[in-house]
Amino acid sequence: MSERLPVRGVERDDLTLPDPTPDHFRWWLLHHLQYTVGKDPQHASLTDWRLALTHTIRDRALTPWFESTRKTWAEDRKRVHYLSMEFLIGRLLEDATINLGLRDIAAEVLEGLGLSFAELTEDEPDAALGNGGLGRLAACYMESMATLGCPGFGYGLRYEHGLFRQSFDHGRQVETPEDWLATENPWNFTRPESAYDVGFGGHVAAEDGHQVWTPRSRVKAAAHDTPVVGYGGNWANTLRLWAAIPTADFFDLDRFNAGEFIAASSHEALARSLSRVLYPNDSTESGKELRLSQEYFLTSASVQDILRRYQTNHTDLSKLPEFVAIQMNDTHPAIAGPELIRLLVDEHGFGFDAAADITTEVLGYTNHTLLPEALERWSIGLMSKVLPRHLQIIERLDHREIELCGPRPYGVGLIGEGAVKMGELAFVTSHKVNGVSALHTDLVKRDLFPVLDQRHPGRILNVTNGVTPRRWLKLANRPLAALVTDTIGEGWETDLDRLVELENHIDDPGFLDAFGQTKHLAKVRLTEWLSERFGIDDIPTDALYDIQVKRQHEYKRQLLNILWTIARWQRIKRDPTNGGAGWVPRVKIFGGKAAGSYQAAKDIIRLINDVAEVVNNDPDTRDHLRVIYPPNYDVSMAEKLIPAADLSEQISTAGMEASGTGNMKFALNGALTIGTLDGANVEIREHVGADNFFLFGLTTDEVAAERGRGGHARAAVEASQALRDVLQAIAEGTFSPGDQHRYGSLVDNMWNSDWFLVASDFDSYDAAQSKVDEVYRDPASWQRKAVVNIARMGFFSSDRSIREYMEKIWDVESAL
Ligand code: 26Q
Repeated sequence: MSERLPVRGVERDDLTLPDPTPDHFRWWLLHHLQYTVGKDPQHASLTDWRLALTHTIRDRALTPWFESTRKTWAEDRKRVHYLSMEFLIGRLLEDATINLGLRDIAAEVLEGLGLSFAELTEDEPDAALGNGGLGRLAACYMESMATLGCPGFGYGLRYEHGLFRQSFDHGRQVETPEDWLATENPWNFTRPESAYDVGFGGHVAAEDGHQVWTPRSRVKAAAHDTPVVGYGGNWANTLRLWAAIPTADFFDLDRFNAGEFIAASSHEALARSLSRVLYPNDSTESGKELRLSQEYFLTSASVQDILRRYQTNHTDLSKLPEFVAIQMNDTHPAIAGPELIRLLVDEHGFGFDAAADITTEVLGYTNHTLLPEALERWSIGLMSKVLPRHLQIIERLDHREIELCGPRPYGVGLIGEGAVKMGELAFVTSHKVNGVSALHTDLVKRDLFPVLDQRHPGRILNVTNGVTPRRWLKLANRPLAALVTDTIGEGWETDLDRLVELENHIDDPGFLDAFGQTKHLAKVRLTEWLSERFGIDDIPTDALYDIQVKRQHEYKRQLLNILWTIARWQRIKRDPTNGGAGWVPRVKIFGGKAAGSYQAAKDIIRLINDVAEVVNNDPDTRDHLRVIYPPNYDVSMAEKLIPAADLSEQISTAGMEASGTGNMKFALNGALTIGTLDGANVEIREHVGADNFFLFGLTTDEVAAERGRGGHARAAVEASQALRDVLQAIAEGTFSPGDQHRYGSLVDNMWNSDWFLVASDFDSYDAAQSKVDEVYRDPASWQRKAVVNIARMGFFSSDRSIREYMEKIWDVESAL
């Protein structure tokens, strides 16, 4: 059934599509509407047209996709395999259209038909197969690999339900299931021939010197492929997502025939649950068996697929590292080490050490967090229940580490306190371990893996994150992208360093104004959308747009932002003219979801909404201050918000944000950053210059010292009159009328604990915000700084990051 049939008389180029003329394009569009979607143009809905357009664009992606695959095989090239539990891809249609160079023609043809390209692309569901930064990074990296011609695969799970939808009920977050597959997914190519069994549980027995694992159950992993086309359409890679389906032996035909339909299919439900839903926690959901099973399911299917592909044209598995690189996106797929060793030893007859050497040469591990609660640990009990053979291999790897590097201090091994430590496991099974910003990598060395770093010198390195300028500038901000092209010409899309040339034009007459107009236009478009989509009306467009959008997490300190907003409101009320100087009008925008179980984060969401309710309805302050929190922040919303920002809030407690990538997207769109010395903020500030960045707050080392001082919270609150006034207003129920104690524990925490040092950094943040006002009052000076920010963002292109991975970790070359 899945065997290739030999064909005769079909030339490679027989069906290659030439560049379309508008007439061609129109013909294909109507063709797909009728013969693929099955609709008469007179009766087609928006979704029908969107599907027809997607098929028209998708056709064009297939030629580079086939070509890239053929070339990789023909030249027997090394491939990169990016294993990630999350790919936060968002919408694909406009991105693919732009990368294939078809945006203008598509818009023109649609307009001729009385349709709108923008309306069609907006109809596409936003694929939210990720929580936040880590998942979005994987999506940007897939796009850059394709643009650079790096042969590669992304491997993930095809969750039926991506990240939950967020709505607000009287300011409180409500989560409902997301349902992106409810409408058909036209990007999907199901590959029934690429299916693998993944085993779970059971027991291991020694049989003539070999360990034989007999799993208790098996689940089938079925491949679903999506082409990822690079900019220019010169290369395309595959994103392969696994869906869990029951194996035939799951189904109990006897019971079914006996009329016990539900009992006969109960195993099916269990099997399917493996790819049912994305875990909505962006730090570890500890100890959940289903999560471990999902991680192994992804990893095993992917590793089996990788070996099968290798073995189609190679026999010597010891040469695997010459042709295969596997990158683990955090520890979520860290069972890849033991899995590859297991396959090499148990199924291909390798000795343990040889298998471990091969594995280590193949694997790389990217660390994205230092938060202790986010470091994965799986209890020995659970591991031996779900993955008994892998547990044996992990124990053996632990001994081997000692054999190779000598005795080690207590607490350094792969196993401790009754659990397998996945970070340590990923470390010892990888030839390279990387952090995601310079500061973060230093902390990975100093605080997370100090001993392993000494025992394996040179293994840890930094690759600072990046973002794709195609989506985050060209697609999200067409007016600014057009201004850039008009000013420095084409080519910046794939050579982002060229943006520095903008600096030569800062003094050109009209240039700063033109930039100012793109910013204003983005605000107008945003406010129209907020009004249309959420009924949020009358947002001024001649205000400073101050935006913080990201997952809700205490360390990201949305609380600091909203507390300061309250202080601002109080000041405006106390002194409506600001001593005659007037207030710089601000629109404060928040966006982001909290994990359903994260109560402290949900309290902060509610506080922001409660403050918005009071502030926005206060006639004394309305003209000077607004607070808005549109629900359900996702990639598509980011594409609308980021271009409109003047000020980018990157205000995490120093040492806690591994990198941040939103910070890069904002600066690329000409927002100035107010931020701490954390994650990639440090490098952004170095690139744009201290004068073009609003710095505040304690440094990483000062944070540690401050936390060590008893009573730091109380001392900091007492030292700040402004903060005390704010906390008092909250405690009095100003924002929760009739429910005075709603924020009792939040206020109590500020006075008595304050782990994230909101109070300690409050006055410094306040001073930086005053500086923001001062600079904003002089539009030319603000715009100059904004343009310098854009101009110096070249380094933060994900193309640069991927080139570094290719060179320093994967040892793979571009096929272009
Ligand atoms: C783990 C186990 C069980 C359930 C959930 C998880 C889980 C899921 C997602 C743990 C962590 C995540 C996501 C982490 C994340 O997004 N980290 C961010 O990664 C970005 C890309 O490197 C950085 O820019 C951010 O600083 C970092 O917070």
